[in-house]
Amino acid sequence: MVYPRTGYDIKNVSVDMPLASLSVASMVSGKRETKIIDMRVDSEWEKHLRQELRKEPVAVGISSMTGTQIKFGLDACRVVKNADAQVPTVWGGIHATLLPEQTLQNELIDVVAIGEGEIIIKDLMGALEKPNEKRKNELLKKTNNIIFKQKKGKEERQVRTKSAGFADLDKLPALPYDLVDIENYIHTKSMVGKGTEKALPFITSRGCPYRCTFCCNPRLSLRRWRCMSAERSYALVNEMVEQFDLDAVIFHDENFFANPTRAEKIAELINNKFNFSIQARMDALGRVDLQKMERYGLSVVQPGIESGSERILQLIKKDESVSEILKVNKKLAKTNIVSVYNFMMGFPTETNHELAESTDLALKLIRENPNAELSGFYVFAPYPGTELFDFAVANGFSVPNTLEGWAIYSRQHLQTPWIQDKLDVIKNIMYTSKLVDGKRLEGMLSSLHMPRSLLKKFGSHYRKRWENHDFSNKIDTKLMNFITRTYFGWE
Ligand code: B12
Ligand code: SF4
Repeated sequence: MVYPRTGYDIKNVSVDMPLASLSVASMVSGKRETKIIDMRVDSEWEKHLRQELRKEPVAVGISSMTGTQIKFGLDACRVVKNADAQVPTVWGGIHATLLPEQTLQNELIDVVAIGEGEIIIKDLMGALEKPNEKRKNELLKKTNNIIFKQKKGKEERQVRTKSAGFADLDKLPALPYDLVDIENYIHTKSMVGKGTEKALPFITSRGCPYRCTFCCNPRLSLRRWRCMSAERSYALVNEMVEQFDLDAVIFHDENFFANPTRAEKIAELINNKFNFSIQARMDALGRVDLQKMERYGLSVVQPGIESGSERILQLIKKDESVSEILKVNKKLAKTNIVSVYNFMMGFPTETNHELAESTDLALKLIRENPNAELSGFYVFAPYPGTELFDFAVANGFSVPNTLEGWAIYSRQHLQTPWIQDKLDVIKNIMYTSKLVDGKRLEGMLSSLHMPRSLLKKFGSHYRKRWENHDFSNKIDTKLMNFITRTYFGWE
């Protein structure tokens, strides 16, 4: 399994355990020799991949999120095919799942796995290891949820197999942590633990019942939310905490509170043995007993606010209102739970006035909750498989028609046609949103020994500008633009 770089790979900040590779590998490790190469943490990944290829592996599996990760995934594929063209390359992950046919069109890719790898990996390996081409194809046709290339003479066609539902999370084995060097992924500044800490991520549920039009989850999960039982979730998390001597856990479930009773039960079992953070909707946080959750160890929540404009909230079908958001923020303010808010901007048809409604809401949230932070204002990018994607195409967005074409999506996608006339304002908000709360970058900048007082000064400076809706392209925007281009290659 190869986990490609993503283009935004900062240790202790964005480099998380490769849960995709570990989850897929969990089904075969111990039974087959399994190796995980994580390009983000292994500077000699190419050498190590070549070493593995000399052992004639059954296949090389590669994960993909839409965006820069595709470029690095293809780099790995090229190493495989140059070393031994006979070794099959299997692509999986969000992007491959959303656009399987187009992904398979790439000449470096032999098979695409659609959806969760755990349910097909054993059959897939069983098929790919057959030396006889005819038998291999017979078995591939019997493997659910894949699409593969079948060659007949000079002709080549794509064969798509039957769809099989979703994995039963309670039946999946524990992750084979021994396949990675865990030290590469332990976060020591994730602020979940509030102080000295060692944190790792965990996922107890998949899918989401909501319908946000910018998010690919409704398409991937068919709005079905599935989970491990509270007891099993706790048992596995606790095992991980004890094995690695952690004091905090970052739950990456997309909707931790989809079933509040189960979520509260997990918290109750944790019972403040370690701190934990979750991603949750504001409406869900409005329904739970936050004081109780705090006592059990909940220390950070990361809701997506997205916009301060009611019209935009309706356009993206967030199914939350500004007044509800403000009310829950006040409820959070009565606890010590840190709220890290995410905003989005640059939606098609969004006006400057609506953009200002978002920055105003962000300021109000910070003002009314001393524990509120801004994760940032991210620029909307039309992701395949989302409802807004079609809307974006109708509004002039041109769709990449090759796998490589999707690699241009970066973390700050500034190419959409409808933002071009307000690019300076968008860039200014994007960069200054990291500084406006005066504390968000504390962890990241502490290694640069930047004094806290300076960060606070930046905060009050930009808050004043935001209050006056002054997003003009000043020298600082240019400077930050230069820094992100130079260090991350972002355009
Ligand atoms: C953690 C996380 C991150 C982390 C880092 C990821 C890491 N591994 O270190 C960071 C912070 C860097 C990040 C960044 C971003 N992320 Co993110 N992230 C996640 C999150 C919360 C968890 C990812 C994860 O580990 N999932 C668990 C694994 C088990 O699931 P999985 O990856 O889908 O893998 C399964 C299958 O896909 C398949 N599979 C995967 N690989 C393979 C390989 C083979 C061979 C096979 C057979 C099967 C297979 O089997 C796996 C097991 O079932 C997900 C949401 C979620 N809960 O999944 C979003 C998510 C992946 N992120 C998303 C987005 C949009 C982003 C950003 C663009 C956000 C932004 N604007 O900044 C950036 C940039 C990403 C990029 N393209 O470069 C989207 C993906 C959209 C897309 N089309 O790719 C998701 C789905 C959230 C969402 N609902 O919108 N992210
Ligand atoms: S944005 Fe969050 S709440 Fe909305 S569909 Fe996606 S995962 Fe669910």
